[in-house]
Amino acid sequence: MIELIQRASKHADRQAIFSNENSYLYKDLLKRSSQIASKLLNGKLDLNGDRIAFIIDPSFEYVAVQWAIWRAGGVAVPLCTKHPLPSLEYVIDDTQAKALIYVDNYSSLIAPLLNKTTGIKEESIRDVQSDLPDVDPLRNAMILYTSGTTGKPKGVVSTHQNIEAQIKMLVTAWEWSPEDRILNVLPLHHVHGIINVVSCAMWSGASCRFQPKFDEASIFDVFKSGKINLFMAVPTIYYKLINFWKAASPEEQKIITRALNKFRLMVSGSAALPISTLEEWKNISGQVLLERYGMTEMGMAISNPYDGERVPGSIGFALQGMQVRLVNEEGKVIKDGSPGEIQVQGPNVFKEYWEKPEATKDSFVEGWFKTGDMAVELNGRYRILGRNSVDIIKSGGHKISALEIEEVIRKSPVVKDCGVVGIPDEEWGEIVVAGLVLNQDFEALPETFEPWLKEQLPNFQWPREYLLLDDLPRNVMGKVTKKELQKQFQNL
Ligand code: MCA
Ligand code: AMP
Repeated sequence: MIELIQRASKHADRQAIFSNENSYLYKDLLKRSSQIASKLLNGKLDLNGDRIAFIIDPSFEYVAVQWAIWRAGGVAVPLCTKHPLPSLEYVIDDTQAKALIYVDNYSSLIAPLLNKTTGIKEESIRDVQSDLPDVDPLRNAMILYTSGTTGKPKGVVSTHQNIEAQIKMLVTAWEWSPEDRILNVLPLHHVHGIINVVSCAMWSGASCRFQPKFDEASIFDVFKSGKINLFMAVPTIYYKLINFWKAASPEEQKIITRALNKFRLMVSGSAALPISTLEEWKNISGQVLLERYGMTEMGMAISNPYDGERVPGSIGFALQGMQVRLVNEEGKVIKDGSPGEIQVQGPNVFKEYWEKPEATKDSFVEGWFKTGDMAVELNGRYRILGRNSVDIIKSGGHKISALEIEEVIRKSPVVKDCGVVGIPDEEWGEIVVAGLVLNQDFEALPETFEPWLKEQLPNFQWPREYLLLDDLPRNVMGKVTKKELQKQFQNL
């Protein structure tokens, strides 16, 4: 049986989740996930790895559906609730999802997909019960989509064993206990929210409170209520919270600060934490943010210590159970403190990219997963230097492929060529910008271009600035020089 779910019966009468003003016990989660699993099985003994997509805001219903898919022997494919139809359709097609579970507020968005997959409305699932299969931990559990430097997003396949290893590592390292109470404000189609927040809480018999929409005032209200002792977020969220605190009255600031002082732990990750954010948050909350480093393909790999010095600008040490090495461009393992690519090995590392054996093979060398992130190491402590590809942008904690956006923009009849890059931004880490070469018929960007593009991409991928160019900057070989394009934007 899946250990995460087995453990829940030990905590049956404890509060597991608080969402939409309701409190749910672990036994409620077990019961509802069993009903949904029975509905999915519909008389079969086992889903045998069928992919089941779902689009549900972070909530009790989300976790019940995720557990149901696992309990029925399926593979959970959580969809991004902010994705427009073309991106959702891509995931449904790529996974050949057998079913799509949705809640009422997504009915019209997903309606066009129901000729490709069977739609199941979560609210319509009644009390059905059947025997559930015994699921081997080596079986596939989840597919999360991630952008890379080539082609369309790839589905990262993790087994139950991978997920358990990811959870156990963090529960141990950050000393989770059943007394913990965490607030989730993150989307649940990424590892950060799914594993670090929700699954670690559920594994520990702790309680998770959901806030479906990011909103600073309500987050501070929850903090002030004293109901939470743990918080995890991306640097952009801390940046937004700091600005909200600064705008509050001195009296309100004191109340918030008193509440934050009582937290057990606050974690930052998914993108580099600016030292200014770390320091400002420390002044406001008395908390030194614990920065850690991870990736969809492996969960977390490197973390500052729970007990011990959290050094600003450093991501800390390899987590227990992880092997980490740095490798230079010649493929030599580095031991002298010079920069190299982070490569990792461990039970938490994903199994494969969904139906992409070549891409899977290319992402490993001698059994080590190549992260594409550059770092330096001193006495076991790592510091990230950035990505080794300019085509990967991190904005608001979202990993974005410049190439994917270019591919969409090039479909516009207005555009002859384009180059997309990320440029540094205090709030978002980076923002997406695009250099455009227009087709001869157009002297300026028609007003219809942006509204059209916004229908194709989720808002975190929208270019925030444009430059109209006669040609993209190129080197002597004619190849677009993205670094030069970045400079052109930064010199504006
Ligand atoms: C939204 N806006 C942006 C961006 N996103 N502007 C510039 N750049 C962006 N990236 C604008 C919108 O257009 C809108 O503008 C306004 O901001 C609010 O948009 P909204 O969608 O409501 O944003 P939000 O809900 O406030 O979201 C901000 C957020 C969100 C909470 C920071 O981006 C977020 O949840 N990020 C976390 C993603 C995450 O979990 N990543 C983990 C993956 P206007 O107001 O003008 O309309 S990495 C991972 O999992 C690995 C394993 C790891 O290491 O953790
Ligand atoms: P994702 O594929 O969305 O899971 O994002 C993983 C990427 O986020 C990593 O490859 C890093 O580039 C970046 N990342 C995660 N944590 C950190 C961190 N603490 N500092 C810098 N970059 C980070």
